Amino acid sequence: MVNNNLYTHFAKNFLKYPKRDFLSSDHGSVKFENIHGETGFYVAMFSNIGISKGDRVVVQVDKSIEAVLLYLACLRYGAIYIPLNTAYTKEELRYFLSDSMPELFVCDPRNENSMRELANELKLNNVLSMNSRKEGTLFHKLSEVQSSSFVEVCNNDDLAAILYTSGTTGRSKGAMLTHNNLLSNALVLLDYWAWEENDILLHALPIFHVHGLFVALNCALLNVSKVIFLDFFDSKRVISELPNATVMMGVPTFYVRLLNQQSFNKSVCQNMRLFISGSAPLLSETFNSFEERTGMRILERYGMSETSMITSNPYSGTRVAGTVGFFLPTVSGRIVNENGEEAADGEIGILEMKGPNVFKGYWKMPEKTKLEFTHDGYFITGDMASMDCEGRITIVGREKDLIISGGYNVYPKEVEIVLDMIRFVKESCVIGLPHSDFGEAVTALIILKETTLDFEENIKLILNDKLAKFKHPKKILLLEAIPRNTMGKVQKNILRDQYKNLYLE
Ligand code: MLC
Ligand code: AMP
Repeated sequence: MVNNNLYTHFAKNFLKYPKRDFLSSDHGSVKFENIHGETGFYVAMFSNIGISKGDRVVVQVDKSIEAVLLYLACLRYGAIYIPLNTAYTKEELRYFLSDSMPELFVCDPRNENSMRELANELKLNNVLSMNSRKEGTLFHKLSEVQSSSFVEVCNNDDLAAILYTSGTTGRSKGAMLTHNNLLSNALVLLDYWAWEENDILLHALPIFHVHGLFVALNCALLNVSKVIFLDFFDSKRVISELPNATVMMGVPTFYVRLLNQQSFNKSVCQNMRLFISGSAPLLSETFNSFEERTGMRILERYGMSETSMITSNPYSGTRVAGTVGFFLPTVSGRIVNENGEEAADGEIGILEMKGPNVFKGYWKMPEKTKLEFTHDGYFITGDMASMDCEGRITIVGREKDLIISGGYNVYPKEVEIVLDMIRFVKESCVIGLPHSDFGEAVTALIILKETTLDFEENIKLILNDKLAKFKHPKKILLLEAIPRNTMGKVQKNILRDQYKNLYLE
């Protein structure tokens, strides 16, 4: 029987370069030849604590080699991996945990006590912290078992992961991704970006989103590439590692920050073959300054949690600033105009697509899933785009009310719901405004019920408990009235225009 477990596709290549480091970080390294043995401990531990195929494993931990081994072990065991942003608060965790009801929750030692409290409340069976070897920690559990050689047999359709992504209603949805969704996308990217035998990936992204986890690590695993695995993005550190790497992936903020460093120049990039950008629009200005400084053109691609990568600029052909390139060879896509017809060249519409990379649906939300697909099976991305006569795509905006700040998505509705619950806030409106570092900055405009001293500090304190830091407004402005159209809908475009220079002056 053919095993379509994504892990088997990775593992069949491990012994091509057994002595090669897979991950090399400041805290240690793991070689390709050791991945199977190392993940075998996690697999044995899963079996020991009673996890079954299809059970969820929620993970909210700092970036580490062990976190990647945990991801690989989940694939191998047929458990569904659910990574969560480390910035999420206990309130946010409550929703993710109660929605997914994991059989195992791996948490950060820094907030172990409050996470255990939460897990008890929700009656979760297993909570382990990523800590030393003391009892109740993941490493302690691993020390109690022998490495197992078990690999679960999976169909293409079996779930590998769930990625939570927020929505316009403010409620997060879990995008269910199958083994084949992830494999098909990584395979096409290997080819499209012409991965080479000796490529070395410089990895400074977080590993709880599609970009750092699936695009970066799945490609490196399939290609048996070494990964220089940095804890987080720090421009000086990245510059010092660039001479040792050939490929880097980042959100636009990475490239803006690199360009702010004088030491970032052509000579540090001399071994680099490819810089890739995605998750948010890369400004033409950044693309051009980068080319001027390094002689290299950043390759911009476009994707989503629900689909992994959808389009990419070409590796060998022309990479055009401000565009996201062509539909990947495995993707069939179209731009649909207001009348529901395929848009003419250059006409703006909503981007819809089909392909083996399209997710299986939202976890426990069949009705919501149906709404996101057309009657002929295309996934409606909610991104507004145009396509030229050659098939080159430009993302021009979003139909969905979404802010992308430093590559993280923030749905205004989620922030507005929290603001509107504050005793002294009458009404709020949250918009994204241009920001030179984060691309867009979350900004709140509020009307107070009554004059309130220190309203800003008070709001910040309340938000600390409720929302991850990256969702907090960078500025809170007071308004007398919120502009609305005759239907009563808030005219956010008027506010975006009025305050467009708030962070730029
Ligand atoms: C951190 N902060 C942010 C932020 N990141 N605020 C807004 N937007 C962000 N993205 C907060 C911090 O909590 C801190 O708050 C303050 O801003 C300053 O922090 P910093 O030190 O400047 O930020 P830093 O830690 O350097 O992080 C910035 C960053 C990081 C850009 C390096 O956000 C990052 O790694 N982003 C990558 C996101 C990503 O991987 N996206 C992929 C999604 S997948 P305070 O108040 O404490 O000072 C996807 C699909 C696809 O979208 O196509 O790829
Ligand atoms: P997420 O829901 O976190 O997966 O974010 C996906 C969204 O990020 C997409 O729907 C787009 O709006 C946006 N996005 C990703 N890549 C790009 C890009 N290169 N240019 C513009 N927007 C992008």
